[in-house]
Amino acid sequence: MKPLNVLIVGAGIGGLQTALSLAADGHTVVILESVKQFLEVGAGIRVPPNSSRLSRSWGVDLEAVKKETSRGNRFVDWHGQRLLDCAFDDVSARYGAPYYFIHRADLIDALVAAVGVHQNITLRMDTTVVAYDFDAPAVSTSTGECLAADLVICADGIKSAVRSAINGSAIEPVDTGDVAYRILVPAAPLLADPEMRHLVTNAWAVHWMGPEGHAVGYPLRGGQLYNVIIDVTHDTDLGRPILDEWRSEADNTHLVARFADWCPEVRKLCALTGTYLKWKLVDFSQLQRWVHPSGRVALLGDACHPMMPYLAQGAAQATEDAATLAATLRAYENIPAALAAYEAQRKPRAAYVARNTRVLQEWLHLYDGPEQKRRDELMRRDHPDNPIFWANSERKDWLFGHDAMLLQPQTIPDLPPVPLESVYKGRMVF
Ligand SMILES: Cc1cc2nc3c(=O)[nH]c(=O)nc-3n(C[C@H](O)[C@H](O)[C@H](O)COP(=O)(O)OP(=O)(O)OC[C@H]3O[C@@H](n4cnc5c(N)ncnc54)[C@H](O)[C@@H]3O)c2cc1C
Ligand SMILES: *[C@@H]1O[C@H](CO)[C@@H](O)[C@H](O)[C@H]1NC(C)=O
Ligand SMILES: *[C@@H]1O[C@H](CO)[C@@H](O)[C@H](O)[C@H]1NC(C)=O
Ligand SMILES: CC(=O)N[C@H]1CO[C@H](CO)[C@@H](O)[C@@H]1O
Repeated sequence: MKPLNVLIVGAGIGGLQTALSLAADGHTVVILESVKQFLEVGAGIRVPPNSSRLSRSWGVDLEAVKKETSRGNRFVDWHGQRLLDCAFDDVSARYGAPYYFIHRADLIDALVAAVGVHQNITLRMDTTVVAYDFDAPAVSTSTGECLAADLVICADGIKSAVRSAINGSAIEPVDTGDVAYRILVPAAPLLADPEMRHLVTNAWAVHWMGPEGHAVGYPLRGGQLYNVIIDVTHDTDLGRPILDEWRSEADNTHLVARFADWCPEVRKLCALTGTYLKWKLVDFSQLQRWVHPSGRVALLGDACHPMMPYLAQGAAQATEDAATLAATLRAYENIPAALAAYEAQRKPRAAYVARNTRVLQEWLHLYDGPEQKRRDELMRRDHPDNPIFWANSERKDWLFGHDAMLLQPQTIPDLPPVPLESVYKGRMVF
């Protein structure tokens, strides 16, 4: 297609990557972002192999960013018993790039730097979109300005204001039953403790699994920080309940109490916790459509496929959206046809990844008992029945070996089995 003028609403990881992918193809992009400046939201992000390759091809310099290369996903039970290592030794050779642990603020900085040097991308901060004309297409901002384009991409996140209008009926995000604590602890006290040191020096993403909760930890910023995500059910969360979507807090006493009977590693990480962010995890079932019937306005990223963080895929799926969108605009002669192909290509894949985060949620939060024993047994084999997503090499290839630029029919694997008993009574949605 000829070069287009594109408006992108939202400069999160999804919006920024989309600007880069489209500008790399010669389109001219304006990004509208409501916040005045990017907040230094302290947390890690896991960047899988194809994501880092795509970003690099769009001019994002990840070389300069302080990061770790993941050795893989390690699974340990709450008593401290190691159950499984899904090693990523083969990732670089097999999928063409390493799997990184990056500080979210560092990733945003790298994306903004790449956007800043591109002559055909304009990033406008402090600019809130308040209304859409889907047919023009055009948007109006809170200051009364009206901006028109050939194409509008809405990458406005989990709270997307435009999604309901695009889907055709109102969408309320659904509570998943869990809250997430996003914690950064300094690495120095871990390095000084012989029992904890390996967590920083061996860059595994360690998953500790136990009753109604799990914790994930990995090192960040060249071993200066250790990132911890703790996910627990509302029912067993001893902290203050969360009303809106997130909150910052400094008191760790309830975390220490919640994990008092877990293995020493988890107890020590809770004790080292200073200020943290607490998130309510919400999602919703698959949207009817991602593209407005006008064929000129489309959703992208968390706005259309929010998911639990349990597969570390939210941002990666937004990156794939950006790549596929660029590819369809290249392959088709008109915008509605390109957007229809984008939706057809992306919706089933993102929905499958999202459903898998719910499956993993069930397996990660079991009480000790027959289903936990069955899980530990199933975890040993490279087989589709393995509850751990990456432990089955077919699924791992499907996830990491995907070329989002290639427009061809894809097969969607079967879902792994789910436990016969759920800690989310009556809430199993697959
Ligand atoms: C605890 C946790 C851990 C996670 N870990 C990982 C991980 O390891 N790996 C991974 O891949 N993903 C992870 N994710 C998911 C990932 O953070 C998200 O999927 C990703 O950041 C979504 O990007 P986005 O650009 O779609 O949305 P957002 O980042 O939400 O960006 C939306 C942007 O739009 C702007 N905006 C909204 N409305 C308007 C408007 N009207 N006008 C102008 N601007 C507007 C907002 O200010 C915001 O900047 C995690 C998520 C959580 C909660
Ligand atoms: C920017 O856009 C103009 C007009 O479409 C185009 O001629 C030029 O090659 C683009 N620049 C880059 C770096 O893509
Ligand atoms: C999207 O809209 C359709 C009807 O237009 C509705 O059935 C569906 O539930 C909506 N999706 C969500 C996630 O609410
Ligand atoms: C864009 C990109 O880098 N895609 C690659 C993803 O991984 C597969 C498997 O290694 C490659 O074939 C793609 O080229």
